[in-house]
Amino acid sequence: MPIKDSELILNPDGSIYHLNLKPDHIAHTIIFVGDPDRVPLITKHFDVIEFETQKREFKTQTGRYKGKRLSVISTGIGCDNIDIVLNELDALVNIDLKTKTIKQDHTALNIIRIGTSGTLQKKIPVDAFLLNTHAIEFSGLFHSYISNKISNLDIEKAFVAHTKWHSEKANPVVVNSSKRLEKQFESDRTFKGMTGTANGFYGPQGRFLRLQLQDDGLNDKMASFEYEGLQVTNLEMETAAIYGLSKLLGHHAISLSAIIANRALATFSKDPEAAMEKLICYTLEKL
Ligand code: R1P
Repeated sequence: MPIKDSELILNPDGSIYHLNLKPDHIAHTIIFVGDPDRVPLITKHFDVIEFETQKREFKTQTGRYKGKRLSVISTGIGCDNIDIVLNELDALVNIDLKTKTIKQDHTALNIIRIGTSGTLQKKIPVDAFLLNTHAIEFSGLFHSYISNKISNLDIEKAFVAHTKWHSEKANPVVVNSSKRLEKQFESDRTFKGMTGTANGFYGPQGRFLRLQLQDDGLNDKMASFEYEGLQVTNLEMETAAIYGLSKLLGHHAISLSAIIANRALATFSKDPEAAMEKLICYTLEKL
């Protein structure tokens, strides 16, 4: 049975609805960034750019870096966008867009996020590189899918108990990076730990401007949480959705962050652009 036109939506030129891409426009190794303006900061290192397009916040450039075919895609901000990007990229490789049927042979993508993030741990300095082995999702995205096989119930239970997580909030879901990509991108330059993937920038990450927070001690409780040596190292807004949806769809994912803020020490990088450029070069060298 073909997938319905209302579920797998194509543009008049046959490209997928939000990303504006056709299957041959993408490489099977894809770098995700949040900001569309960060895409050319990566592809300026390429030997050649062979394709580019943009729709809304989703900008794609595909080319070659030292002969290897790579795509760079901006996802915008947040897990809701990641739901679109991962499902549409998967459709490009694992669904026949002409017949709208699932292909017999599965194609696995390698997804590497290069982002910015704030750390909760005093010991992680600004401008450091952080590699997330785990991510904890707070938005409830995974409750829309059958996701019990990819979650880590013991860590989730311990986290809920430690933080006294409010029962009316979505239950946090802990997901893992790809072990193979973790090995490929780790080094003595990378801190490691679990990111909290928040569903907002201000209240959901404990920032108080004018609105009273439901739990103004939550960041401190997250920072002091520890499960068999695993700590919540940082907060950002995409990684858990990338890890969880990649696992569910059979892809491999890793997330690397340039730490531009230390929330525990209330410090901010003096040169976040330089920190990002260093992380971009580090990531490309490891590819
Ligand atoms: C918030 O300013 C944005 O910055 C971080 C957060 O995850 C969120 O997307 O990541 P990026 O620098 O990759 O966008």
